[in-house]
Amino acid sequence: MKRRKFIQNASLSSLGIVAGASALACNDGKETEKNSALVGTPQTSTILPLVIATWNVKDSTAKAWEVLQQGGSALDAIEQGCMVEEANAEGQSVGLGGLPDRDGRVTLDACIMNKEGNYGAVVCMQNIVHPISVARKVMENTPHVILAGKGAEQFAVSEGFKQVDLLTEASKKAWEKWKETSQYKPIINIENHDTIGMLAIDKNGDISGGCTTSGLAYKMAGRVGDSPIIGSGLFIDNEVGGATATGLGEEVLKTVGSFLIVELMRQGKSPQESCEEAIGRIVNKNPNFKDFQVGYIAVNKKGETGAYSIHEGFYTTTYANDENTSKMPGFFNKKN
Ligand code: SD4
Repeated sequence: MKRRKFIQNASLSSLGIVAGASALACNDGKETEKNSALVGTPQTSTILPLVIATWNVKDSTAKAWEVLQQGGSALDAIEQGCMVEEANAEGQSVGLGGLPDRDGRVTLDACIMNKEGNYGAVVCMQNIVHPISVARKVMENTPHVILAGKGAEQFAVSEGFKQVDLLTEASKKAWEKWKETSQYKPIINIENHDTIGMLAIDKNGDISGGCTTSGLAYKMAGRVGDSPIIGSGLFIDNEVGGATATGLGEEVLKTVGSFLIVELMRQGKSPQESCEEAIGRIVNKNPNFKDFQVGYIAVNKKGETGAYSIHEGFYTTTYANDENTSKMPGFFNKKN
């Protein structure tokens, strides 16, 4: 799998699944010029279920959709959808085959959040292919919300998960090449499959979400990003909506981005406006925003979605109305 610069190849485009009538309601009856430029033509969809994910992960959204179609819960859809990419050895940013830290260890971060607002996470866990499932077990079978490192791995084994060497030949080769210079730059290189943040609404209108990643390639040992941290990589409030993130986790953590987006939606902003404001908070604080990427997706209770990133090149995949579509949403930095 070729890695590509996060900041690459783009056109201004949009994310689908904005209910025409509800979208207008969210904008006080007027779709603003700014929004129509970013969102493109609103697609009509008030029909649930719906699943939306970061990046081009059609196999994952298809699995989630299948679960939802069979009447499964949003939580089951999230877990099973994320598992598809975790098991894909070619995706070098999630699960099996993820690029390692600078010492050659693949360490995984994941979290899951359900409609009741319960949350479970594992951070810096090794040797287990499905951190999203371990995160769910943490949520359901322990009195805790986060397990880290060895403890997370031991817990996974006690729950019946198999230990597997996650470093594939391809990822090992990439790491050995990287060691020739050992330069760590906060420029995120991403492949077609990347950190999955996924949000789903089931037929009952209940929302759940998950986020799973091997984190930044060649990170320091022990580094944990935003993905498994509640409010940063993911936040769900079943009364309002959900949001999840991808990109340079340090910047998402510092602005508690997913929580911010959900709170903005609670105050009446659309998912699109909320994602844009969360990106604005990061950009305004960082004169060096040209060097890194962050992308957000969000969904509200009505099934309206939003997505926005700092740079071109971020993709989202939405499965709704029997269509599984990957698109590039709007982005902040129009000139590189
Ligand atoms: C992290 N946010 O560990 C993750 C990495 C990521 O696109 O999403 N990359 O910081």
